Amino acid sequence: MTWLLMEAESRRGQVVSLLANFCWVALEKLGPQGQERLLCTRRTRLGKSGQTICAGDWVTVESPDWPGARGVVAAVEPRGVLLERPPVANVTRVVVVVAVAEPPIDSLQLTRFLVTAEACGAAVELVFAKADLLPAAELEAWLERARGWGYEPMALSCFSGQGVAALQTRLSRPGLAVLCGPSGVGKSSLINAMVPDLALRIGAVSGRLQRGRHTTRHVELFPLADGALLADTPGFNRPDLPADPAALAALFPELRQRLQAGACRFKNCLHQGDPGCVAGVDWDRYSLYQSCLAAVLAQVERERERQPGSGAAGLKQRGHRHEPRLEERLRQPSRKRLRQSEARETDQAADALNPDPED
Ligand SMILES: Nc1nc2c(ncn2[C@@H]2O[C@H](COP(=O)(O)OP(=O)(O)OP(=O)(O)O)[C@@H](O)[C@H]2O)c(=O)[nH]1
Ligand SMILES: [Mg+2]
Ligand SMILES: [Zn+2]
Repeated sequence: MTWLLMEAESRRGQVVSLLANFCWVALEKLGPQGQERLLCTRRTRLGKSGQTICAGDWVTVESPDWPGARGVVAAVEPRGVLLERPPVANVTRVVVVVAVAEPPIDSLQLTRFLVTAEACGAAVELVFAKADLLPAAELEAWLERARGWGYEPMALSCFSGQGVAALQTRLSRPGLAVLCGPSGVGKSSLINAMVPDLALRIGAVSGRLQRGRHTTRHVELFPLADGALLADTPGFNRPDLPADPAALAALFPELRQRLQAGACRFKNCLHQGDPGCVAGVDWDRYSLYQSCLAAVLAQVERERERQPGSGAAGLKQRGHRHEPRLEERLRQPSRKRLRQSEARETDQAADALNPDPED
């Protein structure tokens, strides 16, 4: 009977922030005294089953202690889009924020943020913050550049107010928008500008490199409009890249577009400027793509070396480049093999070019 009563007391809610051993859950339906959120621990069996909890997760809260505003998370619902770093579940939009100055834009770092955002599968927005710190012409040049990458970037300033209302409108659509970017670019300031009641803590950038001070320490979700949530996140400097080199191209919208328009000569092309590669070299982020690809390939190599019995394949010299020996699946056919197969021009030759067993 007691058990039945307890069960009846379960409530659905969304995790709005995660502390060391607790999380705050915003309830879908208010508590008996109008409680909006409960501070929750999690059921031991959840931890034992390896089930993690992230900000943004929809959960079932049991055993509510209404006067104490406490509860226990008993179950986590299956997640929609998951942003891995920082971990946020059920993401609709990732808003990559960089400052045009203080700290200055680092285009490789910006690209890595965009790649991480694209990789999670949510819509991606790009914001150039602190617009007051750059002459209008230089600002416009950045916007134009980012349009070429396939984004609809926005410039804004919390100090002058430029662009803040426009971003607010763009983000006031149903779903969860997560602000990501390096420390000190003004993510929390932006949220304060859009939701003034919050008064989030902000921190000055410091030092010769104008680095942020990691003022925001954990992810937190805030309501922006009806059904629209906004997440503030701690800034960090080096977003991860995908593990699979072949997955990288699709995370550059401008390259994705080229690849949709026409296929490369090589089925498993990594788009490194070879003749016959439809991506070509005449695009703005070509060298940034190459830098990311080199980092992913180095990561693959490190992984291979770490695996016991991998027979240290080492780096392979190919033209002026070094590249690791890739899994068969990821290899481009050698030029010799390509010539041989072209001579034959048979279906068999095509198979030889694409050794992927799934073909
Ligand atoms: N000039 C200028 N400075 C700004 C603007 N917005 C924020 N700042 C300053 O930038 C610094 C960092 O702002 P925060 O909002 O703490 O940056 P953050 O991205 O949240 O940083 P983390 O929490 O460390 O990731 C503060 O000193 C702000 O006053 C702006 O529009 N223009
Ligand atoms: Mg912050
Ligand atoms: Zn290619």
